[in-house]
Amino acid sequence: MKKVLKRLVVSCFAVVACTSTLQAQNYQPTEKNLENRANFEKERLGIFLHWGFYSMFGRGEWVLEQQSLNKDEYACAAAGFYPSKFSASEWVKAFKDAGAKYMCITSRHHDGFSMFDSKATDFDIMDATPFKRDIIGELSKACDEEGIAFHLYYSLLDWTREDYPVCNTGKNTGRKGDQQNYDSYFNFMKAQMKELLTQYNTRALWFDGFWDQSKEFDWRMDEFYKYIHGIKPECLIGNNHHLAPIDGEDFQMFERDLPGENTAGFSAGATIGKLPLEMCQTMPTGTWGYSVNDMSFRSVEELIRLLVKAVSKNSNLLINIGPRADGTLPDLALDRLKGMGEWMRKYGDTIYGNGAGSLPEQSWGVSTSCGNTEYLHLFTYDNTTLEIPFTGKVKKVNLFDGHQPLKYKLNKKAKTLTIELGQVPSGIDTIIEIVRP
Ligand code: FHN
Repeated sequence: MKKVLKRLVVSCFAVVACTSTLQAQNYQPTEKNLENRANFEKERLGIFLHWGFYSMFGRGEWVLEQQSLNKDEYACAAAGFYPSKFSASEWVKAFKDAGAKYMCITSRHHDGFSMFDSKATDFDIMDATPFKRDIIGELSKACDEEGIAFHLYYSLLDWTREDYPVCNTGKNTGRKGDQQNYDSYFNFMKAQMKELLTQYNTRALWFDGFWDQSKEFDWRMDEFYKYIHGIKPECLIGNNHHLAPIDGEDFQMFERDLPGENTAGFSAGATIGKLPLEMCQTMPTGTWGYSVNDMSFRSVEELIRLLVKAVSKNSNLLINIGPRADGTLPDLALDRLKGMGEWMRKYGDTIYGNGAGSLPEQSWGVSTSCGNTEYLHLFTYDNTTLEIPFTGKVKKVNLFDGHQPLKYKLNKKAKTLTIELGQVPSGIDTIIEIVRP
């Protein structure tokens, strides 16, 4: 009997101890952090940039790994990186004109090269290149000037540092492998976090590479996130680990797929949580970093429809461009940015501050909504009458273009709304506005 009691007390104690640890770990975002999340969620469109000296190879950001290059020989190329045409203000103006409200750039990708002024390493833009201009600093300043929020991508995995514990990738880059030491690497990352949070106006940190380690590996993310929020509590943390959100994170991202989809194979374990959502996709269809032979850029039509679909799933779209080594954006990217901007200037009201409409995806398109207004986005529809499931009252139904009133019939019994479109929809997106009282 005594033994049973003892076991019971021990197990109760274990449950209490475990619960209190969980409670202790339970992250409470600050007011300012929640405000940043709310703004981020309203902005809906961001521009992603994958840029490093790998752009000189013109084979994407994975060239070191995919071509099994020697890390030391590869590093020598940094001495030739001089993006003479780079203008932070020109880039940021182009993003703003495209309708983007924030941007996110790789401060350090998997090759371990820091595009910012880092005292924690010499493998950075200031010490390893003749350019010696703090690219991240210039972009942060330009974003402040243009009123664009600034996010930084940071790779947790590293293909060149000897102290990074090698696991799934980066096995053929010439590392000796005898100095792997996660404590040392973790401290290096912490030192860089301090720099990124104090030197620049960083609203969010976008982590990547978590998936490089086995499930058993302890990244010590809890400690890492606490360290970051300790320095800047309002900084939003997102991690592209392809899983459900981890305690301490402020937004959830989905790679190459809309939330709830998994066509690219990254989102099998990514259950949708309660945090703000963001989908990232490339503008050219292949790599994220600049590629000389990838001219298959998505059309303006495809990009707009993707954005609208993202909003219809309560998600932002972070659309990626790989800048060239000379500091310019590819012509096709500029063309797409211009096209997106033209559309956003006309139809931004159906995107910014909008979320999912009342309908799931339909054969003709999707719906978004903001306050008491619902927007039906018709992508492909070859009829002049549209019937949708609908409950509640209607104040008016308009064609968004020109806010021209449309005839409609509400069937309360059948819970449907029939709209006379007047003509067969054409173009990228015909938008119908339904205003409720
Ligand atoms: O390996 C990276 C890749 O280069 C790119 O940065 C993308 C962006 O989502 N993330 C990784 C792949 O999951």
